[in-house]
Amino acid sequence: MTEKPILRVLAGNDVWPPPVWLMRQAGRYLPEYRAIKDSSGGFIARCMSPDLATEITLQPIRRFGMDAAILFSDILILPWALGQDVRFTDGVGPVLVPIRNAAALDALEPSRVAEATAPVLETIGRLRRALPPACTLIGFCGAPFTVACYMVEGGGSRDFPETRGMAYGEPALFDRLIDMLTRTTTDYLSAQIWAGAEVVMLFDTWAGMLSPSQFLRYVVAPAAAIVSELNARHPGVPVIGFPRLAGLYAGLYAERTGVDCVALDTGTDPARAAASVPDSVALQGNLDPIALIAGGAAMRQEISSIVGALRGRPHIFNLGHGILPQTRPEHVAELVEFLRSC
Ligand code: 1CP
Repeated sequence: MTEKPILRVLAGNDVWPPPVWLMRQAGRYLPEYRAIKDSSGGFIARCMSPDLATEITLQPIRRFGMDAAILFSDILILPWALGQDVRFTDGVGPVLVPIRNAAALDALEPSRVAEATAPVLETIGRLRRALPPACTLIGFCGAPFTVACYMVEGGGSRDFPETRGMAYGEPALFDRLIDMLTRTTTDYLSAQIWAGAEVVMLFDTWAGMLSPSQFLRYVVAPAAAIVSELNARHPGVPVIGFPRLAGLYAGLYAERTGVDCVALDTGTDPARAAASVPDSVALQGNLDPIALIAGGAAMRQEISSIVGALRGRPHIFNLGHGILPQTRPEHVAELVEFLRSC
């Protein structure tokens, strides 16, 4: 049996204390990331440089000894690789030339993805050689609905009216976009696994915005298709799903998609999720990123309550959403130390 704690949990074992990594553990809250960022061109250039992306991925592993490394990349690398114009501007976030009609959708080129993402696969291979033996390498993609949100809206938004308007008003067009993303996401995750990713994660950040019927159609069905095809191509490689803001549906999501682990967001009660998700499916999460900013007794209290609720189940400790840039690295060290002393 593997000695890697994260893989043991994902195989359905309960490991105590739970292994830990944090969403967005590489990034702006680390001075060593900011030092690279200021001298390395844009965000996409950093993602596409195997030297820089390898180094940035390793930074939190060196500093905190996390149980998993997550590839330094972004969910919007896929639209970029498909040929959509994607830019990252400091202080603004991602800006994309939006896809709002059939002509714009037809102009995307799934056949470009393999070549455009070759440097990412090179980074994955280097990481596998560089990581400590107990550390698991996680690859990832955005889930089709969340990626479609950015592609149609042209950037971040509070409630993505253009995207959700397209799903209601032009369902055939929106279905075509989701189907194309389902296929390209499957192939890109499969390539990440061939390159050395030991686990893959699907980030569906905006899953909780949909009506119940659209949740089944645009979140559950694409994830189920991706998981079943990955399981066929790569038996035994676990998939983590993160249907953010959809805690009510954790059990349904787990059962219908076939993921090996459901990542819980901050607002989901872990005990309730544990009651609705089959015992063989691991749970990941779900400390409030703001509690990590606060640190100290308040943070320790929250950690104790999460690990207490999930004790006896396969559990990977994590946040309920990504680390915020104002987080003090000392608080991350405190989190890891406290958890390992539990
Ligand atoms: O240079 C920079 O600091 C730019 C900030 C940044 C970083 C560090 C962006 C822009 N992306 C990333 C990395 C990233 N993004 C990772 C790598 C792992 C790590 O850093 O440890 C991962 C897994 C993501 C995933 C991601 N990107 C999601 C899904 C998870 C989530 O947080 O909800 C989403 C929605 C994005 C889009 C995105 N990329 C970047 C920003 C600022 C955003 C959010 C835009 C918005 O406001 O909607």
